Amino acid sequence: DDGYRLWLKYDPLPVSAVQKEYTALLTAIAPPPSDSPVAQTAVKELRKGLEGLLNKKITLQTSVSISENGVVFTLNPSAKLDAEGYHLYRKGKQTIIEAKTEKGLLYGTFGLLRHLQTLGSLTGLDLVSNPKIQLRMLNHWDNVLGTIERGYAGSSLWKWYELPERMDPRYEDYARANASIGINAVAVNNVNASARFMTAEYLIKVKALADVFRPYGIKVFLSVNFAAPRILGKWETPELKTSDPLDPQVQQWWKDKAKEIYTLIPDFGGFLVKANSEGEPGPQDYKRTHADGANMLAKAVAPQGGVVIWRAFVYSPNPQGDRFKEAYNEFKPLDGQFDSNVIVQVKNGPIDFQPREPFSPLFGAMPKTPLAMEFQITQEYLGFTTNLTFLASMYKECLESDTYANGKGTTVAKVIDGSAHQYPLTAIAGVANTGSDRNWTGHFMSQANWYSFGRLAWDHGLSEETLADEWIKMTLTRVPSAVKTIREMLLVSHETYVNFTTPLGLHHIMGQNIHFGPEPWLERSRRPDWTSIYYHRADSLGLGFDRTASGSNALTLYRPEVQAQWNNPATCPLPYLLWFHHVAWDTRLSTGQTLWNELCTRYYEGVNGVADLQKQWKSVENHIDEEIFDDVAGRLAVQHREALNWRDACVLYFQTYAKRPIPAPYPTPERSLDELKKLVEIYQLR
Ligand code: BDP
Repeated sequence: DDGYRLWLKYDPLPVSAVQKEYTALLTAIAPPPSDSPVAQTAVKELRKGLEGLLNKKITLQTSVSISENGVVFTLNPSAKLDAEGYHLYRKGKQTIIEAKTEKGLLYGTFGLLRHLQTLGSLTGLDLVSNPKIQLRMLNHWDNVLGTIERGYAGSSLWKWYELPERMDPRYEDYARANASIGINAVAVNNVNASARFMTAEYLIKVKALADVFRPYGIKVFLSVNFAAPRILGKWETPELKTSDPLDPQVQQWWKDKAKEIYTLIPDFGGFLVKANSEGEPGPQDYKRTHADGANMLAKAVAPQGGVVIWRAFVYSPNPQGDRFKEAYNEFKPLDGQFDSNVIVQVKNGPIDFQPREPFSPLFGAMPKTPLAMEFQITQEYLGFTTNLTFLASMYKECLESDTYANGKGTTVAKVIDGSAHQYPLTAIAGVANTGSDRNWTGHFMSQANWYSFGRLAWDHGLSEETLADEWIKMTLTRVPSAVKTIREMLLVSHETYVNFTTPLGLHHIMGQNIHFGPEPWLERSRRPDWTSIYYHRADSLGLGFDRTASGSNALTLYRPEVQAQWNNPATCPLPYLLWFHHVAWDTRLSTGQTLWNELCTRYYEGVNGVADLQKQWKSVENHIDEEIFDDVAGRLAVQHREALNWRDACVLYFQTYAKRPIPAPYPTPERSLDELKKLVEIYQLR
């Protein structure tokens, strides 16, 4: 098995009571109540799934009577469901997929197939499911020439040179996979966007993709380069020399561009924008605000129902104070100033997709502006494609954090699903981990992160245990003991990764160029806040970034209840300790150990954790496809080597400040700090 089929394998179920039940009860499919492309997709997928799982032909009948064991699609506009929700139930001998819309039927189809793939019984089936968030997006950071920013699974899925004449069959397989987990929107290009995507040359390529995605209920978005009018204006007459959002000619340029796009793609989703961030152009180039820029674009797409997703990932080109506070300071004052079709997209944490971050304080601070969540699925800071890191745990930790914005219980999830502040628009985005590798995600186990992101985008109430179980059963094995072992591996993997890289709230101590491996000694970079010492602040006294009143005071960006949890180093949860406090090396932590000893313990136990993952994986060998087994086993071995590098580099480096011995029973690293520096710096060469 080369992993290409993801969680949509549909291999024949082994003979069992439940399989016999399915075979008896699912004999035919009634025609869909509509001939829309999405409804046709639902039928096609259901048939394909059932024929595979049950290993028999399923007839598509012109009708299925109440006395027949068939699947019936029912469109019911007055059902108590959300627009894309579904209800699966049994009526007489029939199995009903009921929804208000064709999209609901498609999601219901995949819901039923998932139920069968995970061996749920049909007897008494009564399953209602509604998406909690409207726009469930993947953001692809794909470039015009086919590379992917921070992509580790090959090159772009989009073969721009071949489009639109040659259509890779993979585009449809990609759309199926997304639809099966509820993803309904994709931004196809990098947020560091080339203006070329706005040209007629590229728009027809994007249209070709949109045509393939549409029958799967997926809308296309484009990332835009804010300076596109100026960049492309060079070839226009009269030449356009500005991208100032308050310039009428610029406004007209975007309106015309939007019309051109909607003529090609009538259901185009809208624009995704990274502006005035990390060197990208934006409204501040013209002394305008983020709201000025976003609203100008919003007006261009409003007539066709488009939205603008404006990213809050900004920090000033002239670093001032604590980077932690910058997005908040830029955006909080703009709350309420955005047009009604603007969504502000906020990364889960205040800095930048670190292995663990506290939730961004913006989630507790923007009641009048719809906020979207941005998670990273691609493992830029989480081990690329050589580390098993199941991210559902990390996503859940953030979504379940309490902002206290409307008092206790105002979780981040309730902010982004709109229930806290009644946002009219809701969205969640994941930076995709897909690429041209045959198994889509490089590390086979990283498929679970794509899967979990989509499922959580649909229903953030799902537990990480459920997500792990579903994915394992659909993808790897249904043997209960093996499912249990692999579930345990997935659930512990994120903490293991944090332990051997950035335990106790350390952050941003990775290699500077490719963000791979440790570089805690990094002292100089183009900006102070791109170094490691800026964040860990190690000195002879202790370790960690003081963000309390005696330090940067960033903690005050949170509600008082959150501050109360985090502002006392004696009670601050250990996972966040060094995010907020500079702690003395000999301070005794709640574990009973000193900071130094606890730090070392975590680094060593992190590496031991990888060895445990290797053993656990070995123990399920008999239940796993050979090709997949070998691939994962190989990557776990690489992960072990990399974990040792992280551990040794970090403990030896921090030891130069702590000046304390590595605690028993842990052995002193065999390599010197200089050897590790050399090794790790060679990793960083381009
Ligand atoms: C950083 C990535 C960079 C992205 C940036 C972003 O290193 O490649 O462009 O995030 O999200 O983490 O815009």
